[in-house]
Amino acid sequence: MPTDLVFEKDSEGKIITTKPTLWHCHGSRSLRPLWALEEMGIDYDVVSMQFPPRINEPNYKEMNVLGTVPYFIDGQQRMSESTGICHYLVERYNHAALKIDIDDAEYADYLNWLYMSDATLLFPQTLVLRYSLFEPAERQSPQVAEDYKNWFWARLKRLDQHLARHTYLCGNRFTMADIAVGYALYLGVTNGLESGYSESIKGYLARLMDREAFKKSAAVGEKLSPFVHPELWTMRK
Ligand SMILES: N[C@@H](CCC(=O)N[C@@H](CS)C(=O)NCC(=O)O)C(=O)O
Repeated sequence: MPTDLVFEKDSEGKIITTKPTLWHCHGSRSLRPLWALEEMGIDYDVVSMQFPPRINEPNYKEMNVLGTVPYFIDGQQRMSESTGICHYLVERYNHAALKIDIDDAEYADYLNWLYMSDATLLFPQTLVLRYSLFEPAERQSPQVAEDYKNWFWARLKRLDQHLARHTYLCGNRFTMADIAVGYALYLGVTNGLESGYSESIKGYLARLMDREAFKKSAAVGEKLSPFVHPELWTMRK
C-alpha cells in the first residue's frame, strides 16, 4: 500500500522539513526516537510507512539510500541511526531530565547502555527475525534463529545484574538510556523471546511500557504493520 511519499525540496533539490521529522514503521527501531520525541514534548512530524519501506515506498530511498527506518531530518541534520538520533535529541534540545551530563560519575555507564542497546541487544535479534520470519521458507534457518536467540539471552546478563539493584539504568531516574535499552527488550517480546527474561527485566520493561509517552508512540502506524495485519506482508513476495 505505497503512499507515494512526496518530499518538499529547496531550490537545490535538497529535501527539507518545517519541523523535526521522523520516518517510522510501527514496532521498528524508529520507535526509539519517536518515544524520545514524545517524552521530550518536542513539536515534530512523523511519517508512518508500511514495513519494509524499501519495498513498499520506492521513493523513500531517494531520501535514505539504505531504505531502513528510522530516518530523521532536523533542519540541516540528517540521521539514520535510532540510538544516535536519541543521543542527538537529548543534547541538541538540552533535555536535562533525560540525559546524564559529561561530568556526571555515571556518564560512561550512560553511554555504555546507549551503545549496548543496539550493538549488543538488538543485533542478535535481527538474525532471529531474518532467519525465522523475513526470509522465504527455503532460506529460513531454525539453527541460526536458535543460536542468536541464545546469544541474545546470554547478552542480557549485565542488564539483569544491574536491574536486580536499580529501578532504572542511570542516575536513579528514567533517561534516554532506558528508551534505547527498553526498545530492544520490547522487540524481544514482540519477537517471542520474553521467556528468557528474568523477573527483574520483566518488571523493568513493564515500568517502561506503562509510560504514557511509550503507549502513545507504540501505537503510531499500527494500521500499516504487517506484524499486526499479516495480509500486508510483502517481504517474502
Ligand atoms: N542501525 C540502524 C538500523 C536500522 C534498521 O536496520 N532498521 C530496520 C527496522 S528495525 C529496517 O529498516 N529494516 C528494513 C530493511 O532492512 O529493509 C538503527 O539502529 O536505526
